[in-house]
Amino acid sequence: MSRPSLNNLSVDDRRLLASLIQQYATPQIIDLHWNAAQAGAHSDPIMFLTFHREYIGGLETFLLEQGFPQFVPLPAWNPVEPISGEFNIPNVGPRRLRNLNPNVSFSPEFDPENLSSFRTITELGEALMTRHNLVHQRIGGIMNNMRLAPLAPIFWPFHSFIDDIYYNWQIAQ
Ligand SMILES: [Cu+2]
Repeated sequence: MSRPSLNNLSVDDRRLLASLIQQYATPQIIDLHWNAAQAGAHSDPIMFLTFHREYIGGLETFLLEQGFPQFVPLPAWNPVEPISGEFNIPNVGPRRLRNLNPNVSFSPEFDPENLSSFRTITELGEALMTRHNLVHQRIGGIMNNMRLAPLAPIFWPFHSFIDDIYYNWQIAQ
């Protein structure tokens, strides 16, 4: 799957998508992620990839049900680019995003033509998890809180970006 780039959407579309994500991210949905984390979704490299695919799939189902097929597949945010103002949520309070430009590149290791250097899903998942953790840390605030991170709308397009790499790896096998 090649997901569209979040930062190429119009400002209005980004604002709408961020608001739809906030509607979807109920306490139950947030708990799903936390329960999965406690079961290994942030330590087991295979579960990291499979759980987060399923997790963003739930949002995609919601977007289709609500009548927004234009946001499916979910757009991806590449963390080498800044977080747009519409996704600067929350932007006040102790949980606010601290850094909108984490400036983490997944290139060239995770470019499609280089993915064959990851021989197993475990190798790929481990490498992606490490880089992914750095993005969460550099953004800070709620994004650096494993229990609450999915409350930040940018969480979702970021995981969409990771899922695209996983997908590209799968089709190259
Ligand atoms: Cu994450």
